This record gives sequence, structure tokens and C-alpha cells, in this order.
Amino acid sequence: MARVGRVSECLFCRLGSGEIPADVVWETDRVLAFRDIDPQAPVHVLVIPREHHATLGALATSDPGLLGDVMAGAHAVARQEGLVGADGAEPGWRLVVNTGPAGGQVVHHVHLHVLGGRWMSWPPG
Ligand code: DGP
Repeated sequence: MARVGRVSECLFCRLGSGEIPADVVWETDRVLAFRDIDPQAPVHVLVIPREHHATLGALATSDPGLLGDVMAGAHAVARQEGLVGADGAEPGWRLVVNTGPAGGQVVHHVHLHVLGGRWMSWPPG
């Protein structure tokens, strides 16, 4: 039961269940994609599993099939947002998964950032 209490306090679990409103752009029964509240590019969408997994590693370990669904969701969002050209390569986009404190992860429910609509620089900050 401790898991239920912890999960209910998770912001992205509450977004995933519809308890907190989000600007949803794409969804399935297991995956949700919604616009970031603080966009860092003209297109900035977060893709999450509705089920709680804190990090990419936790998800990859416990349910790699769901990780595949989330990755496929990110690509579906990129296509829908016009970031994937006819040949699959242009104009291009970026997929970011901040992991852990040193990786810049602030929300501890795994999420993929789909970024596009501008030229990206490297290295990231
Ligand atoms: P990260 O640093 O990878 O954990 O990114 C967390 C992202 O979540 C950050 O870009 C801002 C976004 N975010 C935080 N709270 C909310 C919210 O309530 N709604 C939405 N749509 N995005 C949020």
C-alpha cells in the first residue's frame, strides 16, 4: 500500500490519470504525451508511461516493452508535430531523457523530452 501513497503524490502520475490537466497531444492506454509547461523549443512535448517508474533505468529493468512503447510514442509525436520529413531524416528533432540529479532530472517519473522546431546546439548545458 505504501506504493499507492507514493505514486499518488507523483505529479506525472496525476497528469497521467487526468487528475491534473495537461495539454495532451497524443495518447494510448499506456502512454501519454503532453506539452511541457516551460518549453525550451517551439515544440517541447513530454512522453511518459502512465504507470509510475522513477527513472529510465527502472523502466528498462521492469518493463522494457513499455519503454519501447514510450519510445515509439516519442517518434509518433515528432511525426505529428511535423519534425520528421518524408525521408525520415529532415528537419530533425532531439530526444532527451534527464536521469538522476547530475543528469538534471527534476520530476521523478520517467519522461522523454521531444524537442524540435529550432536548430539544436551541442554539447547541451
Ligand atoms: P526534467 O528536468 O527532465 O525532470 O524535466 C521536467 C519537466 O517537466 C520540465 O521541463 C518542466 C515540466 N513540468 C514540470 N511540471 C509540469 C506540469 O505541471 N505540467 C507540465 N505540462 N509540465 C511540467
